[in-house]
Amino acid sequence: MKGIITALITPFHEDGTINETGLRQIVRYNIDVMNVDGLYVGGSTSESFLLDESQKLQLLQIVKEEAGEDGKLIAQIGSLNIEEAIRLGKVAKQLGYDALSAITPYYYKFSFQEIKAYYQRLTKETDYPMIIYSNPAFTGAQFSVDDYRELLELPNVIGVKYTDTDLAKLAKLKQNHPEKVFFSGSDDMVFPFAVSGADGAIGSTYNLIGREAVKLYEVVQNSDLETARHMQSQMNQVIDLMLEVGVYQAIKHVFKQKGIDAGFMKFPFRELTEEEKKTAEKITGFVEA
Ligand code: HMN
Repeated sequence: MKGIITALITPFHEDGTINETGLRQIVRYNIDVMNVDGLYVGGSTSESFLLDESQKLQLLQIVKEEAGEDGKLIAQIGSLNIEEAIRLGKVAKQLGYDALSAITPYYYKFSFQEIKAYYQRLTKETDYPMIIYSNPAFTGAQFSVDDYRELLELPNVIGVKYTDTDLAKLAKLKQNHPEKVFFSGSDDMVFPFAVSGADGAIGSTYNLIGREAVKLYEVVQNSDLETARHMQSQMNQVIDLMLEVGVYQAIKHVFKQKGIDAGFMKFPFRELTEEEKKTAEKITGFVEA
């Protein structure tokens, strides 16, 4: 489990139901055109924390059906409700996903011991490879190197999706646990992460700039660091435009311009204004180049 993994966006109909036709198109685009190594399904980018359980299941089913054996599939099943997370994990395993991933339980300020107990139960009951999803800026859960060690030592835990910017900590983690996988979750930092020991990157912007990220990763493997640094700064110009209007909204708008039915956002996310659409359209030239 390595390389560039797209955090998949979910197209919705205006009434908030999943747009299956659009979703299938986006899965194929990522596999066939972006040529990414896999898909991360049900994360923040999929707007999954706004979905009910039946929609989360529908998402997992449609994506697996469309992707088949093309690329690695990771199912993000984390939920504040542990029973729901276990049910989703069992379904993903049965569907043939390659690994599970779960966001650290959030909102309540859980202690590390409580978070560890959550993963202990989840990994025991799902009994399938698990990638811890750490996103301290969104969840408030910050882990020390020792905390990570305790989590990485749990049976079935194979790695971390590290949506953080502390490169020194990442480098230490990889050094201490060379057999585990670490994915960068900050798309504007793929280059520094790759040289610091990350095994790959999982991110939303790869829906549109996956090809560039795959290439950048190859260039780093070939030790052409000057080219890689240049590629990262090119990518970051696009990422900045996405951040200006909203990453998920920008991706959906550019997809629509390409004739892909990327649908609507899930309420309460709003749609782009006409002005913001113009900003997003500056991305189109780059991704068609
Ligand atoms: C997911 O959970 O769907 C993502 O993989 C999250 C991913 O790390 C993205 N972060 C967030 O959405 C908070 C990044 O790809 C992010 O969109 C990108 O670095 C631009 O800031």
